This record gives sequence, structure tokens and C-alpha cells, in this order.
Amino acid sequence: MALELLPIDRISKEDKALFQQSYFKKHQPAIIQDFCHDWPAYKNWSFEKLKERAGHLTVDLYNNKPADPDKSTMFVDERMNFGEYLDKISSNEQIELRIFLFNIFKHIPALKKDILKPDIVDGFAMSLPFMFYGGAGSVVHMHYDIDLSHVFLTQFVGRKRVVLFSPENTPLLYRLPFSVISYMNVNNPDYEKYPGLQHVKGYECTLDYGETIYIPAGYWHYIEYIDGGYALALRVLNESWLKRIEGAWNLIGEMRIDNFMKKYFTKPWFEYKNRKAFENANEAMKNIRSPEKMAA
Ligand SMILES: O=C(O)CCC(=O)C(=O)O
Ligand SMILES: [Fe+2]
Repeated sequence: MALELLPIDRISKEDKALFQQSYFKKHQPAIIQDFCHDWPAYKNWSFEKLKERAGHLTVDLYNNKPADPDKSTMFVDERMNFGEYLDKISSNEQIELRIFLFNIFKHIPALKKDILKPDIVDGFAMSLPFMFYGGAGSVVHMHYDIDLSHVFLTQFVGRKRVVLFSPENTPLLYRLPFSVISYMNVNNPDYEKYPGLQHVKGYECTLDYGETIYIPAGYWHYIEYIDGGYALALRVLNESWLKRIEGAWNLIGEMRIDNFMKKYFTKPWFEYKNRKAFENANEAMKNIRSPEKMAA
């Protein structure tokens, strides 16, 4: 049995009121087809032009291996010259190497002029633009963004498959406490080991060149690079102050506690978190009323 994944609506940035009412306010994902079409970046950010402007940088690369639950968060798998890396991913061979959360603008500030502040909603944090790169076959494992901001991810080159789950699904995805990751296998879910997965409801799309996906705050996302390519993520801070505080706590508190415990109490800490993940999923399953009960 495959996961229940619905398609994601496509709209235009001209449908501003529709986007705000039916998607942004309701935390419903959407694809905005022309979000970046008036940006200089839409025309300018080809492989060749990026290589010309930033090819001399050195970048940290990450492979497809899922993060080890025992090790502290993300360590670099390889380092490479950025120009060489762009050549590799543009060849469209299977190259499972990604760059994530790359603030390329810190190194080449002039690139920022190629992005225009969107007005589809207020509150874009233009000082926090991050880029993501990947070769064909690269995978971004299931996670949600720790700061709990809304993310607008714009694809400049290549296509990617994006799978999303709303935060209501969190216990059923067996989230390990003190982390933002789930070890589920999207393409081959193990319902015997993780029965909660039978109840998750998500979304799926292929994000095409020039399109932008709105990933509401706290949404889980899993991404497969169909082609080598790259994207820019712009953030809108959460409208709820409580969520902003929770996001900051995740970053400065929860993550540090987790890294400290992983370092000094590796095995018991993992066992505790794993047990908790199963308890949370079992509790959530109890609360899902079966169709027979609903009819009664
Ligand atoms: O596109 C990617 O490589 C990852 C994007 C992502 O995880 C994000 O924007 O939060
Ligand atoms: Fe993310």
C-alpha cells in the first residue's frame, strides 16, 4: 500500500487574495507558477552565469546517507570547488551530492540584486535567503525546518519531487523527540514497524523550473532531485509569536540538549527518544476514530 498523497494546487502570484485566504492563512501548501518570473535571477541564474560569478568558492557537500541518530547534527561529507560542483550537477548524471542552506550572497552580495521582494504576502525576511543545490538522484530526507518559518522555495534549474505532510501528522511520522527528523521511507513505508504511517495524509508534486512551492511553517518535507538543479528559499516568519519562540527554542535549546545528550549518553538517549516516538504514535493512533466507531 502506498502512502496517501494528494496533488498540490497551482496558482499565479496575481491571485494574491486567493493565495492569502485559501492557502497562506490556512497553512495549505500551493505552487505559485510565476512567483519569480519578474526577477532578474529567473533569466540570469544559469549554470554558466553562476559559475562565472561564484565558481571560485569552496562549498560543503552532503551525500544521501540519512543523518546518524547518534551523531551530532549534520557533518560535511565532502568539500569541493563550487565551479567544479556546478559542472558535475549540470551533466545530469546521477550525482548524489547536495549543498544546503548556502548563503551564497554573503560571498557574492551582488547576486542579491537579482531577487525582488515578493508582495504576495507581507513579512518576507529578505536578509535570510538560502540556496539549495543537488545532483540528479540527490535526496533530502524527511524533516521540517527547525525555525518554524514559512518557506517559499523557488526552483531555478531542474525539477524535483516534493512530498509534504502537515504538522498534524507529526506523531504518526514517528518524529524522534528533540529532533526535526523522521526515519520513514517515503517510497517503501514499513507499515509493520511503523503502523502509524497507514494514517498519514500528505501531498506530492513535481516542482518545475521557474516554479515556487509554498511550504507552510512546520510542514514535513521530503525531496528527490529529478535533475541536477538549484533553488532559493525565502522565509516569512511565523505569524504566531508563540511559534516564533518555539522555533528559537528549537534552535538554541532543544538542538543543544540533543547534541549534548548524544555525545555523553549516546545509547540510552537514543533508546529513550525512540521509545517516546513509538509511544506518541500509539497515542495518536488511539485518537484516530475508526470508521466503524464513527458510524456508531
Ligand atoms: O531543495 C532542497 O534541497 C531542500 C529545501 C529545504 O529543505 C528547505 O527549503 O527547507
Ligand atoms: Fe527544509
